[in-house]
Amino acid sequence: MLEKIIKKICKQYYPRSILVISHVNADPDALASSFLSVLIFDKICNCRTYQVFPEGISSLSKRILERLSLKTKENKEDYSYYDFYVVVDAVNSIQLGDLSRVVKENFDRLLLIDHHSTKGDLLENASYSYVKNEVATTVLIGDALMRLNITPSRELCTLALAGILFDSKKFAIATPTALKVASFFLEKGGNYSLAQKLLEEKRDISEKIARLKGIQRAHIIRIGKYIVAITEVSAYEASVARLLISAGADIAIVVGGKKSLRISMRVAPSLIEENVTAERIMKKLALKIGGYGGGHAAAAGFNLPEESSTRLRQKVVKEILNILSLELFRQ
Ligand SMILES: [Mn+2]
Repeated sequence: MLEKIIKKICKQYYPRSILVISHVNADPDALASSFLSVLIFDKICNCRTYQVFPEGISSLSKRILERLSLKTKENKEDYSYYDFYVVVDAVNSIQLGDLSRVVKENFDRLLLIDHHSTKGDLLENASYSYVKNEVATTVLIGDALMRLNITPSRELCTLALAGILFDSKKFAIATPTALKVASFFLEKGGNYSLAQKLLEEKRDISEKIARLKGIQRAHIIRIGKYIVAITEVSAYEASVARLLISAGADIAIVVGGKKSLRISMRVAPSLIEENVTAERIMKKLALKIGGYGGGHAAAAGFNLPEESSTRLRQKVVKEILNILSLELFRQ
């Protein structure tokens, strides 16, 4: 159990300072996981726990923090001087942006907490890990919080609910533990309807333009009975991918990123039933090209830390189409 691991770490390392690291562009689940981790470690290890969000948090996460008047606990000193490190909601160091080097240098004092089924270098190397298939990382940490009898503030409870609702697609998927933990946050004063409202999509003008450009540039390819939509944008890849699925594509591939190449992939529910998953396709792509690929059945991503040139993008798209035709013709 996670709470036992945390107690063990406190005894073994006596950390005076801990750094909690999330994946880049932290979504509400990563955000809530980070806040709950700070609360737990501060209490159990009686130390100073700080947060870092590589490349900042997502625009949705920013809105949620502002609305709940919650402040991050950041300390911009050299990140390599902490006694212990905790990574939440990520499996691979590539997902940690600038913090990836620090984490790699400190595998011997690292706890990984994650709910993805994909394997990565963090799981292979971290001195401690707690990785379990769950709807959200917030559920794993919330469960530990519950067992440790720690009561979060009402605002933090609402943030945690938002984190769980976000990753579970508003409980489109659920587990007994997820429902138990959500009920704990409700009992402690979390505001469910506010959490729901915080997740409502309010798009700013740049996201609206990215979505429209994404449609405008989309190539529509038929592979057997399936419709694949492939497009390119420089930001909001995930939003564009969701849009293409809602517009009727069975598979949406959105290539983006500038300094590094990013791909967001979505698969329609009917395909998941046929065992075509976004996770497997992104993983296969990473095996071919390098970089990191992984995620979930319906939504997955790919990341390659290389300047995103036209040639590279063409190469990657070609490779995805190869993988897709093999996958789809198996059906
Ligand atoms: Mn998550």
